[in-house]
Amino acid sequence: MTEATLAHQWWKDAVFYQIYPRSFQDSNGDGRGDIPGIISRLDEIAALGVTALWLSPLYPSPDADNGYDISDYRGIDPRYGTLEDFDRLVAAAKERGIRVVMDLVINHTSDEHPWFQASRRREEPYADYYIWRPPRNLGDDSGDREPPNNWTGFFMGSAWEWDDVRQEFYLHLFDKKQPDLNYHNPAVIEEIKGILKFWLDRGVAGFRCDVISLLYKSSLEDGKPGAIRGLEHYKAQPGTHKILHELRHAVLDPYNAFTVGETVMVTLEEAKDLSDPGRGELDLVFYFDHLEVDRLVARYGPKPFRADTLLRRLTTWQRGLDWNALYLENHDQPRIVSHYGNDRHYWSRSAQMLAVLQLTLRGTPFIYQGQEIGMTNFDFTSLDQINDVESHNIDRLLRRRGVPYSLRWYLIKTASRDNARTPVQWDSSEHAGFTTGQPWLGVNANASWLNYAAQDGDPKSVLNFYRRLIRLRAASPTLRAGGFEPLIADRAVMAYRRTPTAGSTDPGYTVWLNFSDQTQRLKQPWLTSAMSDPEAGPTGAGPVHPPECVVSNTGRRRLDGCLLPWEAMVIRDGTATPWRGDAA
Ligand code: ISL
Repeated sequence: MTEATLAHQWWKDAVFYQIYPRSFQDSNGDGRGDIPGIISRLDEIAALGVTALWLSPLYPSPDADNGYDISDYRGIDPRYGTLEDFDRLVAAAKERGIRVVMDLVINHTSDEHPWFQASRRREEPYADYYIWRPPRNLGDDSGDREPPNNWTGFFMGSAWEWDDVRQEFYLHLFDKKQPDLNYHNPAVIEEIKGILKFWLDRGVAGFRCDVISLLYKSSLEDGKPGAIRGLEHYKAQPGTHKILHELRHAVLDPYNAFTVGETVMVTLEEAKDLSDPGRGELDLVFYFDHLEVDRLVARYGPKPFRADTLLRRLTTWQRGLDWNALYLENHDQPRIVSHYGNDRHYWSRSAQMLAVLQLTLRGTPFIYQGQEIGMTNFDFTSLDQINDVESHNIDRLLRRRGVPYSLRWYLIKTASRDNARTPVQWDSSEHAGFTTGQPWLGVNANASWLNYAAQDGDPKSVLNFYRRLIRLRAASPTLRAGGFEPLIADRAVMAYRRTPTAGSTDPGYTVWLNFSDQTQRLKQPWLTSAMSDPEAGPTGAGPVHPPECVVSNTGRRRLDGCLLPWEAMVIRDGTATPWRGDAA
């Protein structure tokens, strides 16, 4: 592997921290987070031990989808600050050894982008920047215009919107204020190259690429029946692979830029192609299977959770890809301690158990703002408190279908993306230290006790557990890059092994996790097969230090045949050299 490639792969040793700027830290009292607010919290971020930031969109936007509808790709929304503020942030992060990665949203723009405004007026060269089509029922005199095909969007309803100015429909896979760009048009791809260079020249280290596997629509034929009709005509199409390779070759590689793709509904085979180093497209992909174990469709329709199902899905991806993007939360997903943990009776212990899951897998961890202190889902009691356009679109659709409010609210409450978007809880002051103004979204009442300040100095806190775990991982080639072997699992318990990297003195580790409120007895065969044999030792030579527990969220240091509720234990194999790290 060339020096450049090795240097390029800094992200294999990184721990990312995702910031949703709107909810992170407000500095001027307008009730929204901003860049000076982020800069004011860089020491807290650095204290966590993370080495890279992913910033959700900061570009000018009318906020139909909270910034994922961009109206100027080369600017900073004045409510977040200025380009100079951004440059200060990149420099201040660099001083702390932290790289900055931007969110790249190029499948669609805002309908208020000048490109779209010109395109709807058929002004060149923009007339063909978007996907416009006449109604399907040209001859019909009913006056009802029929969209060009039967596609539905990710925010429900038709994927087409009629435009009176152009007198045609335009495609939008997301909200109607997010028109899809036309990637059959080479001029669009050239525009994207310019945008990438603009930010790379300002020192960003790469991009998180929003719904990047949807760019190229191979056909506009009707879609097959399904949750998202039409998906088969644009998900991970050959045209998209071609575009990604062109962007990598023409712009990203010369800057050694990192890319992680958000690839909705991606299959393992698609992900292998998208992130295969030999194909020169993306470095990593975010998949979703592991977060939908207890859901019927995507994040919707809760069903019983099973640890064995989760382990099976994680194994598929841990073994299927050379390297995984490891995440349990982001700005779209429910808070993991509320989702897979027990945020009422075992809040701290289950939050720590889930931290062990994320930080003992093979790949690059992405920690979402507030996850490190165990923030929970929102405490909203009605739809009126919800901001998320996806939630409101789905509610409107369900209402039209006669679904009663109580069921609508239940479905939306458990899946709404606002669960992850309430302001970060910094302390117990009004609005949790997030703002001195009126916060744009409700602050969870549990901020009175669940906040950064209350945990910073507490060695038993979720925050300090994350800090120790990140340090442990940084010191362990096995935990970062070793092999992954599933061991055992049932409805509540899972165990897996991490096997040593070639030539490393760091031995193997066995991870035991209990995802339930009950003490779980470990079946004898599990214990003997899973525990490393202290007599054998890694090489059979010299005195052997017995296996030792290097991580425990209960204070217990021996696996005695059972796992307490929500207990996590990481057992390091017996070794010829004593463990000198600091246990978590
Ligand atoms: O989370 C999801 C799948 O379960 C979807 O709600 C989500 O919209 C999809 O993954 C795409 O997300 C990305 O693109 C959207 C934006 O609303 C999301 O915030 C972003 O993460 C459109 O840009």
